[in-house]
Amino acid sequence: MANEPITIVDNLYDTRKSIAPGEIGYDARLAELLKTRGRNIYSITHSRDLDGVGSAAMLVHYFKMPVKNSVFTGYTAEEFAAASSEILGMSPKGAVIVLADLGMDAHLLDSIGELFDRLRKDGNTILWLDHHHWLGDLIDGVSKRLDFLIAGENPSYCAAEIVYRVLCKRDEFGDRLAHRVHLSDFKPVDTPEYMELEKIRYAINYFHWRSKAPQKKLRRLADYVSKGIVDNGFIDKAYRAGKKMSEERLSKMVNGSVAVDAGVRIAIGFGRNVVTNDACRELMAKHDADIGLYVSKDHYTAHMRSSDDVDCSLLARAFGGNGHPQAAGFPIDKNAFGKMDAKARKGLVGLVKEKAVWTYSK
Ligand SMILES: [Mn+2]
Repeated sequence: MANEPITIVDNLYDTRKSIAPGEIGYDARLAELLKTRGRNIYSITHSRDLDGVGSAAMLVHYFKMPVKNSVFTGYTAEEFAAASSEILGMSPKGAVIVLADLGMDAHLLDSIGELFDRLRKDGNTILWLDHHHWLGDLIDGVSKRLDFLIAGENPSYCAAEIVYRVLCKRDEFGDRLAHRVHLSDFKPVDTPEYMELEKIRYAINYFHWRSKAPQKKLRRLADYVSKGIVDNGFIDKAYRAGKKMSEERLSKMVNGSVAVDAGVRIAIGFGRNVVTNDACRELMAKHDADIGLYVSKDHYTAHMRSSDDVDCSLLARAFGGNGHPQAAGFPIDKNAFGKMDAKARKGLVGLVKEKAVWTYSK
């Protein structure tokens, strides 16, 4: 996985190449394209973390993208459908539309294809700059329907860094913002610099806990981040409310958690409105586990963190999900697990064990 090449499909120039992750660099032609469209730029980025917000903030800062043109989404079909109708509702024409910090999930292929077809019919140019693992056939499936794609697991750069490196002229502001988002996006370490971002990370989570579509709040955050602000009254208020909510729910979730042994030891907890990093850390600590797996009952998603020697993205992929070696996740079938009652939870734990045995037993 560490040596996976990055794929760049450039339909503007009809080229396709593979490069090493660290070789991603400035593309003057693409930067010029954005400049010539004036402020006619839109973004669709990941709604769950600072990387998606930071990617939008880069476009606001360097290209004066109106912050109202940013759309944030997650990976569920409902979220993506909402994001699609939101951007179509803005009726972009002759614009550049940048997708960032979104991987390609197989179950979204058709709806993404349809969205792209409609956008391109109106003369929009679509750039997708990502840093997640993409399966080869998904690259083929989507790359014909957009203009420029960067795809593949990138251990060197997060999405906001890729947006920055490819499209923006580097300077002190961007280097600092890129570095901050990098810290927040990769395997968390409790350095002072990382902790400085604790508030904004909580704020992003809190906005999701309060609303299924926290677009307005995320836009406001992206606006602040585009000015280099990661802490102010607005962020602090959301952080405090989120922290309180999270701590109560966290202990409840950990108390009801279980562990399974399947070649690796996996601690599993079900809850809602808990910060993923905290949830997985507590689960791993309580059960002395290699993987902490937190199931968000309100979003029907599973989130994992793992120790350095276990690649939890393999298990995510066994469930049709995606991620990085130490941080990954997958969607949970709402129809199959209903209200996540005791019986459904037991069923899901059994399924995790089954797929983990299959994944990790050599
Ligand atoms: Mn990211």
